[in-house]
Amino acid sequence: LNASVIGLGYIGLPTSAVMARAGCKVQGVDVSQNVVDTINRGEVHIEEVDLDGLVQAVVNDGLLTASLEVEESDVFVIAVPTPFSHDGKHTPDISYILQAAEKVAGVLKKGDCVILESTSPVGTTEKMRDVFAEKRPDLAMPGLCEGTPDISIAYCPERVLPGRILEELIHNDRSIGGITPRCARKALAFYKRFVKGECVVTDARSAEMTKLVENAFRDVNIAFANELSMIADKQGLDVWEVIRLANRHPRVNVLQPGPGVGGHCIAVDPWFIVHGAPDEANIIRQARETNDAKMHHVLARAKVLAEENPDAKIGCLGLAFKANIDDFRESPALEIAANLARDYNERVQIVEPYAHELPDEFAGTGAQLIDIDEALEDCDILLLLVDHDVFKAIPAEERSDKIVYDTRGVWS
Ligand code: SAJ
Repeated sequence: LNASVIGLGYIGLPTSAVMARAGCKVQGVDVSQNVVDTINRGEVHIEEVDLDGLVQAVVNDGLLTASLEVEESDVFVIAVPTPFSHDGKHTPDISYILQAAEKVAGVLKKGDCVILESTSPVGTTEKMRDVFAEKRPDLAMPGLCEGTPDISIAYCPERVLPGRILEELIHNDRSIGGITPRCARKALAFYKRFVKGECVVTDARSAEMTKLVENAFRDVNIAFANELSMIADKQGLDVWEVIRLANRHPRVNVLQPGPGVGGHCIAVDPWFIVHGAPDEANIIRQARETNDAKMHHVLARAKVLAEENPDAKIGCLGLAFKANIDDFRESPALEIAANLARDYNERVQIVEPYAHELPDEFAGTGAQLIDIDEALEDCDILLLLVDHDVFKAIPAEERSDKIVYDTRGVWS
């Protein structure tokens, strides 16, 4: 079976490699010449556990090749980004999907199956189908024709956790949403080649909403924890103690407060629901706003500590969007640290074991990247922003003479 994967990022590349390992001949397509060249050398441009070895193996075996142009195939998997606008309206931008669809349309033939994996607002798979219908009037499209359509179209989102992608791609259950039941059956047969989790068949619109709901659910629950932490700060309570006790209830499971929500999924996807139903999606919108507000709350409290201790050096521990990864995208930790560096310059020191140099946000600030031992030596204030294992392991006596603001509750 020949498969083509359009978009070789955090989802597309691991998916291509896993499909190739399962015996498909995979053509990976990306708009970046650098990405294409890197993969064709058997190397990877993203960090993910065990991905480098797997890509090297399937490229060496001739099962995965990368290119800039889409060629003929049997199955097309589209895994391109879906950002949103930053004009305050959070409008989802599906233009990368529609551009990918135009390229695929040019090589489609009878019997092919097209699968969208990108996180998408409800109705996007049908819009993709409409691009095919417009470009290829010679092919009968599912949902638009009488009788058996010439191609199958489905929406099949992933739900993998960064750091566990290769494992979760295989073992997680998956929603398989066909434009018609026949489309779903075609997509199901494809995923059965490499997915060991259960593949649950549904329609495309339900599958689109399911993906958004999963991440909105997590965002709402984190917002609940973050709201509690701000209430606790006001009332002089230890939020971690309260959550620990509340979670003793057999039906209560409060998540962990932090400096806000980062990454490119949970802080983005809920807006797609809000955009689609602005009058109804009140809790979901409020959760997004609460999680963003938590970042400003932490920043304001850190500034109070800095002002109260004018000679103190401030050590910011962590920039990543969550523990034990090197991904700084949409990271509240990075935004807080960069803001402090802009205000307090060389008083601010950064510890981030997953960074080789400070990101551009720190340009011209005088902040320095140091290691944890230097921070424990030099800094008077420790602002813990990420619960990396190396920070968790610092014993109480090594920080007993410090002013500590622990936004993750790992030292309390
Ligand atoms: N966070 C907290 N408190 C918590 C849990 C998380 O503050 O109790 C913060 C993290 O620090 C981080 C953010 O939330 O800044 C998101 O981290 P995460 O581990 O919850 O999720 P992601 O973004 O790495 O991956 C999510 C996952 N979705 C769900 O758990 C519902 C993953 O399964 C999805 O595949 C992924 O989004 C995606 O690609 O959509």
